[in-house]
Amino acid sequence: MDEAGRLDAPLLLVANRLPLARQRGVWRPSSGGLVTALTPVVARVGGSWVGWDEDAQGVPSRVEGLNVDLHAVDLDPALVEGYYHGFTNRTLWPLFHDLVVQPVIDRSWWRSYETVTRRFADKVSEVIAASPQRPVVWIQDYHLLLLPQLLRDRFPDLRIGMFLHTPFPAPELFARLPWRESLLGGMLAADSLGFHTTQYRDNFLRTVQRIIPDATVLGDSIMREDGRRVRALSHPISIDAEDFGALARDPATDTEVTALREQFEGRKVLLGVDRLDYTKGIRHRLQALELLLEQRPHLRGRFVFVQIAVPSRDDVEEYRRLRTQVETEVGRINGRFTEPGHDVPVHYLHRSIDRTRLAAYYRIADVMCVTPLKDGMNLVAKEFVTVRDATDGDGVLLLSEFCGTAHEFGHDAIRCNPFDVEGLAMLMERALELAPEDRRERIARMAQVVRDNDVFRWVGDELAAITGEEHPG
Ligand code: GDG
Repeated sequence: MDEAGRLDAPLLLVANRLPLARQRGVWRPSSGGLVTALTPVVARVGGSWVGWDEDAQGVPSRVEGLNVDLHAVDLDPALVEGYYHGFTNRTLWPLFHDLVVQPVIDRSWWRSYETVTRRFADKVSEVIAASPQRPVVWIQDYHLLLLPQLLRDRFPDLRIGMFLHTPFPAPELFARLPWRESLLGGMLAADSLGFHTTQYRDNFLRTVQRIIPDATVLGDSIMREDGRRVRALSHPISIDAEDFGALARDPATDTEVTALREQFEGRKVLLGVDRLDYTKGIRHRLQALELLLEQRPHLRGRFVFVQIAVPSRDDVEEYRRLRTQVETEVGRINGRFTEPGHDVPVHYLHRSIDRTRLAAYYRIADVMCVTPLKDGMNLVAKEFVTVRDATDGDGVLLLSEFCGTAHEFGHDAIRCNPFDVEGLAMLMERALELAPEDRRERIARMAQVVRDNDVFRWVGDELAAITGEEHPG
């Protein structure tokens, strides 16, 4: 890499999905945590992106708003069933999130996962073969844990990095996977492995020590029998803070803010923004809210709770069940606490909204509720403090201690244990009552953390680690 952080080789990103969605026949960049983080990166660095798409044949090689060459991996539905709906979403995802639901172990899913990894390896090999210069390969997430090994076998000198967007669990949880050696062996073929926090990184190192006897762990390095050294590093992911600040101040956002303020006039707003996923703690949050309304009658009609629940993985049984449970709870709360002629206490939006409206919601929220049961990082929390710091400097962040962001924000957020529903209700009340001066100081400090550690720092650290050029400290 040169001083401006430019790579000396093209970047080849590999992720489960291409960052695309087709709306009314038009291809557009999609949303979600991984895409939010990587879009500004590819805007600056460029390169290629290999990923699966349902409509692989129809994917164009470029899409407006995305500065990468797109290469689609084609998978037939039976493979997607085992690999995606099965192994990644029902085995690895719940296991990596500390068994918030029970993982399912199914050997046929594992075989699909292996097959799909080979398909990815074939597509990556094709792109490498067609590239005039050997690229740096950067693999994203738990869908592709076996990929570094397959690529290493084919290209011994390839520079390979991997970043895990989820937590990495404790060794005794990881050990429940019958394929634990293969998965770790797959990862250890990379040159560098990135995690959101030192805690996940340490879980990984302890797991390696326990499960791979021939690996020697020395500090943050793993020495392999063949003499290779693999780095395991903590690189907290982040957002493009400048861009979010600009979005927050945009006149289009002002217009949306005015409309929302009118809608909720005279009431405080508590806000939740999450993919509809059982890791996000939406049910516990609703239960806490119900308790608050029950135990504090004087608060009824004084606040509204808005939950934006972005549809997610609705081909998976646990997600369909969650949706029914959440919608039942919303119905029950509104049925219990709505006064005739008055607005409901819970506004529930089961859809994705555009970025301008999202920023407007962040701006009108008195309390942003980010209360996952477990979450690798959580970018919503970072976006909220950034948007508020760029505008009125006000607002309160209620933040679960079980997400990566809590490691960075410390006690400037109101920290909560979302499993403790009664405690959560008490903290919601406390958040609503926090003094204005205190609120402002906390927002300013958290926004400073995000500015100092934005997504460009994350990508710079990751790429420097892959190319072996990171700076000490
Ligand atoms: C995974 C990990 C980790 C949400 N609703 C809308 C919308 N969003 C955007 C948010 C944010 C992103 O989606 C969600 O990111 P999170 O980090 O909160 O969560 P995951 O999707 O679970 O992401 C997570 C992340 O990967 C990155 O490594 O932090 O722990 O689980 O950017 O703004 N965007 C739009 N409309 C919506 O309705 N446009």
